[in-house]
Amino acid sequence: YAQAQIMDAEGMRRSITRMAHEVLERNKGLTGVVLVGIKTRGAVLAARMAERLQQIEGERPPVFSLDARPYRDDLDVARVERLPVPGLDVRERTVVLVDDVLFTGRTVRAALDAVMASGRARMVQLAVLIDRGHRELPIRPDFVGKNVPTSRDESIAVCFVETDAEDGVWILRR
Ligand code: 3GP
Ligand code: 5GP
Ligand code: MG
Repeated sequence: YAQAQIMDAEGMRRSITRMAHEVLERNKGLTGVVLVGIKTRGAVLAARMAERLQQIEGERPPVFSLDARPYRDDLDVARVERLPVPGLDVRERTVVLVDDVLFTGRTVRAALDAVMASGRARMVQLAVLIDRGHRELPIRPDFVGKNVPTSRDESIAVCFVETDAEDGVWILRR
């Protein structure tokens, strides 16, 4: 693989800070806002955003994480159990779905199914650190860290200290 770094730790921090401000601006604060991170690294990103929101606003939104895989359209779904997210009640809430990379949109579609299974949210918004294009569904993010046009044979490596050795984003080329 050839690789090039497109974000360092400081760049990630700034993007997360800006997205936190945008969430506050869009929703006029945090009343009723719940962050739902898509496992694995979307959940890490959601926790980072909550931490930043706490610093900015003095209030920490509830954070949940969900596994969207049981709801995907490309698995033998009958074989995978679809369990509700423990403790998540989205009724009258604004759900901000959070993922590290947005690609085809199929994971987000699956995550929407999982959210719907927790009730009728007032609104659902989408935050992603990297939008790499190639959507296969009519899904678009509300909050974007960085748009990174990729070819199909490139991929994006998103690393967080919590899950990887360091913070950073790289583009990998076969
Ligand atoms: P994440 O931990 O960075 O969020 O399961 C390991 C990783 O594979 C997870 O990434 C998950 O999002 C990702 N993954 C799951 N389904 C797909 C897929 O269809 N394509 C790609 N490229 N990655 C996927
Ligand atoms: P989707 O194609 O459904 O939008 O993306 C599927 C899942 O894989 C999402 O969780 C997304 O974050 C992840 N993903 C897709 N492409 C990439 C990529 O190039 N790099 C990383 N790190 N994750 C990706
Ligand atoms: Mg992901």
